[in-house]
Amino acid sequence: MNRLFDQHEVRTVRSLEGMWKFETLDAKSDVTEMPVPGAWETDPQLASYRGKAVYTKEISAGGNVRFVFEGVSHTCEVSLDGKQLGTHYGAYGAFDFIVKDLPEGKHTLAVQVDNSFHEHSALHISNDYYSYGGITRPVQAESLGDAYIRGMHITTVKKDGVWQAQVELTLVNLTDGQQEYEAAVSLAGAGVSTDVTLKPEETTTVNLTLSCPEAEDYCLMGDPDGKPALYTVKAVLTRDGETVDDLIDRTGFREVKVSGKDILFNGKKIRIKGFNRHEDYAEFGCAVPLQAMVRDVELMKQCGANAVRTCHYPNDQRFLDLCDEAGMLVWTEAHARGLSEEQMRHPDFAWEEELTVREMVEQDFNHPSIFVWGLMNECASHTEYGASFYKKFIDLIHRLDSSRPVSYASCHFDDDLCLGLEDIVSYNMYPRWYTDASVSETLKAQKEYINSAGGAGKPLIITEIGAGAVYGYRTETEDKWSEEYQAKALTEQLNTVLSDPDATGCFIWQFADVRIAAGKRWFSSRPKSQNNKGVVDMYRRKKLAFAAVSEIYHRF
Ligand code: ADA
Repeated sequence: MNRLFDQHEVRTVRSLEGMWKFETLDAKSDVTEMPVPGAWETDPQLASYRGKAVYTKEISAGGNVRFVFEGVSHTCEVSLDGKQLGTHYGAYGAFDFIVKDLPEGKHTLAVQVDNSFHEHSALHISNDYYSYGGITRPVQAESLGDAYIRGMHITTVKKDGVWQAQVELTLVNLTDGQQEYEAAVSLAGAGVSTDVTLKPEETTTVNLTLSCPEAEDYCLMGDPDGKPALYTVKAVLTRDGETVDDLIDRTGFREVKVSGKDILFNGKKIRIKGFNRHEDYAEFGCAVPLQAMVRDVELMKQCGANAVRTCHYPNDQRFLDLCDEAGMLVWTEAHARGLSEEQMRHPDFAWEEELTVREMVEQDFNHPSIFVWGLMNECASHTEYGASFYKKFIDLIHRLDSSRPVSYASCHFDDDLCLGLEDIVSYNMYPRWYTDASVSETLKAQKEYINSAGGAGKPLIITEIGAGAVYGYRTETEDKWSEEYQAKALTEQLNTVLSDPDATGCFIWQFADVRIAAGKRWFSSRPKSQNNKGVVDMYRRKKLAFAAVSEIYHRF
């Protein structure tokens, strides 16, 4: 993966970033080359292209090669020298293909990408954000030996005042013979190892526990008692004294617990002063370069925020690395936004949603800043059919990671069936924008309903609150869509939510304006075909609300 640190000292990893050959299949264009990573919409000829395109790249490789794609938006078929390696659905999940015993020499890697809302696409539909096209996140070719470390999950637990790290390694034997190895993990001055037999062509899981008396707590941004201390975790696989593979990650020592209506991070009650952030920039679409991610984190910090929600899908690993370094709380989320029961009855919904949930947990597991797993924003949690999927996927996440709470953002204000299933109750609400009711009346009514519907005694997060403003539209009459109105609405919204003792805080909808899908559903409520509720616009120019939010977030 492309991270802010090296993940391998032993395994050879080659980045396949750069210019790839390119051809559109569903419309003519003169575009013959495309940068990877990148969204093809950044090319003026393809600014609104929705369809298929083929990317090809000649590479030199041989032996056992693992091709790692961190995100292709959103449906793809990958082939090598004309032979299909496999397919993948979903823009925000990392996936890989392994080719064994590839003859040394030149080979052609081809990726056919489709961003159309095709009949098998249940999650990528015309929506209130844009489904861009292309190989939008980094790609690598890794050279593997006979066996490799496929994954590593680290869970930190404090026992009798001393930190322990429980490490689960996933090891894969690529040969057809049984192999004997030693697997070792080191972290925070501690180390542990074990002998392991890897059966032919099988995946084996190994669990190791390290006691780490030297480890310091991972502290959140602004905590006077410490820093967001990050530690390097190194796993190595050794055979006959020779190190054959490695995997390096980072972790921080922390526990997240729900205690009554509080969320405790290393024993301290958190208050969320957050932003929802889509991966979207005027110049880059969803393929946000590192320097722009850094700018977003800096702007959020400047505004006094301590939390970000990766609405409505898992984000680029480098953004999560930046959050880890900043000690900024993260709500990560499995992809799905606003699906009705009818849309959840799509024949491909169940497997596509399960895939995005599994990929989220797999790729995001070790980030210490992630305090909650989110899923299925504003889907049909108010019908029996929809609720069966909330149950299924909440249970699945609990099984995959028992160390973090699970929640979903609801908009079913008086008929939600799933509040009893989640660990934290979360609501999206827009008083003073979609309704004229005051924020305090809205919150009061919502709390009463939650208490009667299975959510009593649980923490409450307002996962969305906000108002729209078109950048530069200023008026003394505080009309809706003006910067003045947005600043005023957010002032009432934030002051009310943050002073409510029953709420753990809120995520403003949203950090920056985003492009939305064209189509008649949105045109009348989305000026400029954008969701304009950002406190900065798509170029990160600050609206009046930025200063208003900053004053409040710094005060609370
Ligand atoms: C919803 C949804 C967001 C966005 C927002 C809005 O709550 O979760 O994706 O569409 O409303 O702007 O109305």
